[in-house]
Amino acid sequence: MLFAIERYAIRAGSRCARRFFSKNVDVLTKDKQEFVLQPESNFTSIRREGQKVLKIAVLGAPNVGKSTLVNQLIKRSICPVSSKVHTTQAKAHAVYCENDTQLVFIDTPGMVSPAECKRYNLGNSFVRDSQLSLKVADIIGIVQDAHNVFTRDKIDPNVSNLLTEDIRNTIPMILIFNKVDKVKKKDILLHLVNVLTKSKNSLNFADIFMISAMTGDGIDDLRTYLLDSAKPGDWYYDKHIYSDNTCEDIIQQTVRAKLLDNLPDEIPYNLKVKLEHFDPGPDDSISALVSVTCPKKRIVNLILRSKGRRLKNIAVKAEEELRHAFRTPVRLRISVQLAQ
Ligand SMILES: Nc1nc2c(ncn2[C@@H]2O[C@H](COP(=O)(O)OP(=O)(O)O)[C@@H](O)[C@H]2O)c(=O)[nH]1
Ligand SMILES: [Mg+2]
Repeated sequence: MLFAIERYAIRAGSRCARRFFSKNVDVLTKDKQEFVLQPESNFTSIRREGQKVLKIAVLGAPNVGKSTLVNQLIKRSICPVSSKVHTTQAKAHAVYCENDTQLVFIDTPGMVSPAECKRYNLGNSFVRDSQLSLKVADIIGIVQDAHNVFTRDKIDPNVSNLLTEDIRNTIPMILIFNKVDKVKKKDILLHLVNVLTKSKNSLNFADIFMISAMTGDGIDDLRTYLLDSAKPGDWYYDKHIYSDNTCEDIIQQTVRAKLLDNLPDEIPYNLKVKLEHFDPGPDDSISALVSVTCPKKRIVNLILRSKGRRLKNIAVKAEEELRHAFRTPVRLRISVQLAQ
C-alpha cells in the first residue's frame, strides 16, 4: 500500500517537474510551490515505520566554510560558496537521506552587526534567520576556521550571543574545526581544543570534529555521526527533495557567488542577478539565461573586459556547480546590462 502511495507521489512529483520545466521563469515565480524541490503535501503525510530525522543548525562567523560543509555533507552544491563574506543571504534547508534517516541541514548566513548589514547591502534575514534556525534544531554545529589566526581561538561573539542559556541547556552542540588542510602544525589543533573547551566559560560541546570541507577530509565521519544521532520521527521532506530553495534561487545564488569570486572588492554586492529563462532539454538537461544588472557603465565594462573572458569564466564555474547541484547537464548563459 505504502509503495503504491509512494509511486503515485513520485509520478505526481515528476509531472510537476515536467509542467515546470516546460514553462519559463515568469510562470515559475507565480507558482513556486509547483517545483519538484518543494515538499509535496502528499509526501509529508506518509509515515514509514522506523524513520529517523535530525535537524542540524550550522552556525559560525562569515567565511568559515559553513556552506561548503553542508554541500559536502549532502553531496550536492546547492548552498552558494565564494571566497568573499556574506555569500549566503538567507537560511536554506539542505536535505540528505540515507536508508531510513533524513538529515536536514540549516545553512545560515554568517553573523553580522547592523553596521555590516548596511555596508554589504544585506537584508534583515541575516540575524533573524540564525535565531529562527536555532529554535527548531535538534543539534547545533558551530564551525570554526582553524586556519584564521585572528578568530580561531574564540567563538565569534555574534554566535555566542545567539546561544541563550535555554539553548545551551537543551540543544546539544558540536564543535567543528574546518580548513584543517591549511593548518600545517597539527598540534595547533590540540591547543585550540583546549582553549575552546577547557575554560570555565567554555560552551559544553558533545563532540569535536576536525575536517576540511574543501578536500572532504573528515566529512564521512561527521555524516555518520549525525546519521547515528538521528531520532525516530517523520521525515520533513520526501526523499527526492534536497532543498527548500527553488531552482530559480539556486541558479541565481550560484551565479552571484561566482560574481563574488571573480570581481574585485564590494562591486558584486551591488549587482542584481535574475534568472530570465529556464528550459529543460529532452535529455533532462537544463538551459538557463541569467541577467546581471549593473549600477554603472564602468562595472559593465569591467565584467566584459578581456573580450568577455571573465564573464565566460564565471559562467563555466557556475555551470559546473549547478551540474553538481542538479546532477544533470546544465547550459548557462549570462547577459550583462546597465540598470535603467
Ligand atoms: N582551504 C580551505 N578552504 C575552505 C574550506 N572550506 C571552505 N573553504 C573556502 O572558504 C571560503 C568560504 O566558504 P563558504 O562555504 O562560502 O563559507 P560560509 O560563509 O561560512 O558559508 C570559500 O572560498 C571556500 O572555498 C576548507 O576546508 N579548506
Ligand atoms: Mg555560506
